[in-house]
Amino acid sequence: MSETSSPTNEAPLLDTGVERDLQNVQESGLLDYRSESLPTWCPGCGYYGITHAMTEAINELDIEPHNLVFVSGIGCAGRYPFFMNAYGLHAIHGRAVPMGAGVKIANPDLSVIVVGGDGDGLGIGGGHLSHAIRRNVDITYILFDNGIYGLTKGQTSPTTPQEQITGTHPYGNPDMPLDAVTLGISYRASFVARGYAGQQHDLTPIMRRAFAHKGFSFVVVYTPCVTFDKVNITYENMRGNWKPLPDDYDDGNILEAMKYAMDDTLWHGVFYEEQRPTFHDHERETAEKARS
Ligand SMILES: Cc1ncc(C[n+]2csc(CCOP(=O)(O)OP(=O)(O)O)c2C)c(N)n1
Ligand code: SF4
Repeated sequence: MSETSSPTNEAPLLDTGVERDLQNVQESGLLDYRSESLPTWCPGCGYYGITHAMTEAINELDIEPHNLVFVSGIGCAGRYPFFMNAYGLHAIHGRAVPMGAGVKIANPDLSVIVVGGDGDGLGIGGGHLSHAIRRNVDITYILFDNGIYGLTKGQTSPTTPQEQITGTHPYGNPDMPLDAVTLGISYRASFVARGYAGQQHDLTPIMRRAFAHKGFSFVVVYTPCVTFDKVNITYENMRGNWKPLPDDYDDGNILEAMKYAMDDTLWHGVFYEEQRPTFHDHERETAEKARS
């Protein structure tokens, strides 16, 4: 090979676009919200997709890390606050929602986002959801619904379908599963949405609306546990059975919300939103009454 035809050091042999992607990410501001701890979730876990959508939404709304608190319960989802650059509270099992409500009540200026798994939120913590919802505390609760206990290695959770074989039910789960979206609507959360970890471009706008909502916003995200669930919420099963709510869908109609939530098709989007006084509005009103 002559000297003139040899490759130079400056020109990359193969342009994979990795450097460009890295530069785009660095310029986007997304990394401002990520801590130095790299996530310890299994490769392929849906939680990476949820994290990306949440981070994009927070970045777009320009919520600064010092005004942001993540509160979690116990489970793989419970590790979330460690991976984010914000205030964080890794609470006890099933108590993420009341702890998040407590943080908001103590300092209403903070944006509070509670995260947790279906076991944490609907099993051991199931009794707390209804009360935070009816008080309309101004926090967002993202339920990472993988239909299984992930951290403890694949036991039946409250959202595991009937007949599914799990670590605790080797002959199949006999119990009817709960559906978090219909629960949220029937408790009348002032914001209820459903998203999917594998559909990030749809998940980010849902998150953005949830974080901007005044009152309790409840987002249920279906997310594959690639390690312990090979039959239910898998990337393969979700493909094709997942549709955005129709363009003319009325998210202020609670009966429509329930109808779509109970449908066999997995609709995603914001099912219901209403504006009503929050916990803090009532607090202020009570204080004024007491003063006068
Ligand atoms: C009081 C109490 N009971 C049980 C456990 C064991 N435990 C830890 S995480 C978990 C369930 C996790 O499942 P889920 O909430 O769905 O979250 P995931 O791990 O799937 O993200 C259980 C039963 C515990 N830590 N504390
Ligand atoms: S066990 Fe399941 S939920 Fe937990 S990190 Fe692994 S894939 Fe995700």
